[in-house]
Amino acid sequence: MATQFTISEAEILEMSSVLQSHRVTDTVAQVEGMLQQMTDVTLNIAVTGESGAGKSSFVNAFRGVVDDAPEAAVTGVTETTREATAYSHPSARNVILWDLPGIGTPSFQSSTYLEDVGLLKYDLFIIVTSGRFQDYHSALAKSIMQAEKKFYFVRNKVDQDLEASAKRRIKQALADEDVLNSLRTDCEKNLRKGQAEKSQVFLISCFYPQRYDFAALQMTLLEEMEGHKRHALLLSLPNLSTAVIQSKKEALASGLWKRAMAASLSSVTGAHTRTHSIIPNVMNTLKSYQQTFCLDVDSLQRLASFTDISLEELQKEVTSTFGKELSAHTVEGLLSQAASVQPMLANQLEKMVPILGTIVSGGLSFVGSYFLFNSALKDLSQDGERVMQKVFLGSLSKHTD
Ligand SMILES: Nc1nc2c(ncn2[C@@H]2O[C@H](COP(=O)(O)OP(=O)(O)O)[C@@H](O)[C@H]2O)c(=O)[nH]1
Ligand SMILES: [Mg+2]
Repeated sequence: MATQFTISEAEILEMSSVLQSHRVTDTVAQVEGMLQQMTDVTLNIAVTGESGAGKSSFVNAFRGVVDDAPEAAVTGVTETTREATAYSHPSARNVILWDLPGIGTPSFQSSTYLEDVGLLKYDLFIIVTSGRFQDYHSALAKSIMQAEKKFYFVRNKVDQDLEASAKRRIKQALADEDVLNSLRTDCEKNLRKGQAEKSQVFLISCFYPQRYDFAALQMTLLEEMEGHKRHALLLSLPNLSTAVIQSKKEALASGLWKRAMAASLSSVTGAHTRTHSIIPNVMNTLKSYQQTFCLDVDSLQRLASFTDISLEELQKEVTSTFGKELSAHTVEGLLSQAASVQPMLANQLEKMVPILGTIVSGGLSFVGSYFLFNSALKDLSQDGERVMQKVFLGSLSKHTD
């Protein structure tokens, strides 16, 4: 841990303007309420398309689970139901992928498809297609648009297209890029023809989420979303790019003072009166950070199953103390190290943010946990980056070429 750090003026201003009360109980309730609002929100992503296009595979790939995992959506079967099935993201339960019944020429004739699946409850639609563009793709896109919902057009199984094209390369070799471009142009042209042009086309393979447009799709979803839903989506994303890791770090950093305040002040309001311990709170926050950066054992295990890299090898890339299994003892040690760093800063802060001065230890442990969370974000994002590099450099998927 570094020995010097500061809390930015902007944050101090935010704290003092938000926290008007001088009563610790009120402040704790207020801060916990703000944190709760973020976790209360649910993001509902509908995955639709024709039967066999890869909807269930997409639901799994998006959640980073392999098709034969117990929590996976069943793939390779023709669905018979007209009901949507919900699949929560394994480490961000409030992000829900809905595996919708397949559209197809006969069933989509039914003008009630969107009503049947409960159009209004979804925040956005992913239309998954494979093979040739069909009129009902643009018809569906148009209906979604008319209902003033967003949709994203996904052309799946591009690995197959590339493979087929490679086999066809007899006289004139086509570069992969050219094959992909012509697929993209074809989809865009057809969507325009069907007057559903307000859409970008994403070429993906559910077998290789690290390749093609999977990361771009996730970044686009993120860019077009706001507020708490954006936050929920961001925290659920796999680390497919440095940009995602950095965005996670920034998003968590901006809520850091609330976490530190909730941890340090709730220890003096009753929740943990017997021990006056902030350790359980601090530990919970650190564990949630591990999950966000996909470094907890479950996330690493899922990643290992998706790649040819073993759990042990992935764990070797996690070098920081924050990234490892956390015991109360470790957290206690880290906290006391952190608390001793800057009593000066605690004094300053107490003057500027009155609530911290109300309880001296509140001020001190606030600085301690703030410092600790700040260091954790830095270290965990670096660990996340190392794990991502390892995956990119190693074999990219179990479905090897
Ligand atoms: N080559 C290839 N096959 C895929 C891909 N995505 C799905 N599949 C396969 O296509 C079949 C249908 O997929 P599934 O997800 O069950 O489609 P759904 O009916 O739309 O839910 C399964 O055998 C999948 O393994 C992909 O990106 N590439
Ligand atoms: Mg299915």
